[in-house]
Amino acid sequence: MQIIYGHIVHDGKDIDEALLLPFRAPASYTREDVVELHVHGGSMSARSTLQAILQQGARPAEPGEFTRRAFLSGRIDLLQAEAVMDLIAAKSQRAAAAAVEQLEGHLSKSFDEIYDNLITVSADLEAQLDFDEDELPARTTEDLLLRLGLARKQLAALLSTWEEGHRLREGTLVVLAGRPNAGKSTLLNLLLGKDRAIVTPIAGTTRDSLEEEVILNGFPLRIVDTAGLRTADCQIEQEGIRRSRDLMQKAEIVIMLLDASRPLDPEDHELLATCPVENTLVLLNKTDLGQVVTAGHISYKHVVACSLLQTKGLEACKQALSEMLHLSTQTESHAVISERHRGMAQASIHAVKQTENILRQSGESSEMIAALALRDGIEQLGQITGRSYHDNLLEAIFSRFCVGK
Ligand SMILES: Nc1nc2c(ncn2[C@@H]2O[C@H](COP(=O)(O)OP(=O)(O)OP(=O)(O)O)[C@@H](O)[C@H]2O)c(=O)[nH]1
Ligand SMILES: [Mg+2]
Repeated sequence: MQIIYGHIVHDGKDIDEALLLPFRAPASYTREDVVELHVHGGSMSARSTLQAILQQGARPAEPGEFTRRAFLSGRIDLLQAEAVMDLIAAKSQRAAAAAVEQLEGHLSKSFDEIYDNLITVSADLEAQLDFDEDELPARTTEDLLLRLGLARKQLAALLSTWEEGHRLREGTLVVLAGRPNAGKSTLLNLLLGKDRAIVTPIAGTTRDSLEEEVILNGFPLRIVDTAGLRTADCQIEQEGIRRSRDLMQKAEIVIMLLDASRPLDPEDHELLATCPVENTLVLLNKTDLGQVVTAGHISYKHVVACSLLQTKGLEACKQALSEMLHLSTQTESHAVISERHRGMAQASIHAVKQTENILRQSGESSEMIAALALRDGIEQLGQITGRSYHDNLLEAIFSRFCVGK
């Protein structure tokens, strides 16, 4: 590898001194000849250099064009190309580690193995079409079913990584809700480890919703503090409450804070009735003032008593959240599938299942129909790694990249 030192000169003007790094094909990101220019930081020098190059006939790269070219030249597959974007967008170290695993081709290897196995099943199945029933070895269909079943199970195992992938890539929306003064903003500040939201003893302090990101076990959580729920006269507060309710609908987890130092009143019960049992974590707060309400008073699965003022129960609250969201605590990283892969893996599983059913029925020309169903499953699988693709698929993937990647 060579680094060349020199000056960028355009129209007789010395624009900057620079370093030039030539990458000779195929030893470059895209496998083409590539040069990298390193100029001084600050926008003026870079902009003038870019203008000079564009005037010489170059054009700016489209979003994701470099990675797209790397894919089209066969240097990386689609899963690895997507991992580049995941790595850039990673919100936590765990998310970055999962992206690196994918970039290194671990996920590709798993999908490729299943793909290759299904291709051989397909070839064997199509070979059967040329034989008469009685010429075939008796075990053939049984053997095909065995191999199809195995591929289906391997796909299902990959599919099960989706939830973790979703939580790593998109983050999880957690909404803090409750009556005014329940301690929502206190909790947000504690989770963040800084004084982000205003906390006062005045009921109705928070009016606008406030979103912040917190990392729990390496998973990003989008925590939203909301306006306390009550019947309000003030128009600003009413709008805040409308937003709180809206956010509670969208939340994957609602943390409902109650003041446990006084008995629950009808308004508390009314509020609790709007929270589904499965995704609500009830915090019985202010136990330092004496705990009147206990888990036995409410019919919720996830209940934690705490005194946020004394930061008591905070760990138990995090633990409960982590369990509710199935956030794995295991430390070694592994690649996880995305929403796009999930749809295709599901379609592929469906096609394999159909193939198995048709083979089991062994009716007239069942091999032919089974072979067609399997071909469909293989096609879906091929789109995950990019062994088969169409332009729309590439467009959808690479248009989400930023320029220069
Ligand atoms: N004694 C006691 N006071 C608490 C506890 N948690 C919060 N507080 C106090 O309760 C008051 C209200 O707390 P906030 O965190 O502002 O409550 P909020 O739910 O955000 O209230 P609104 O924004 O008005 O909806 C503040 O004076 C807090 O210091 C607790 O565990 N024990
Ligand atoms: Mg508040």
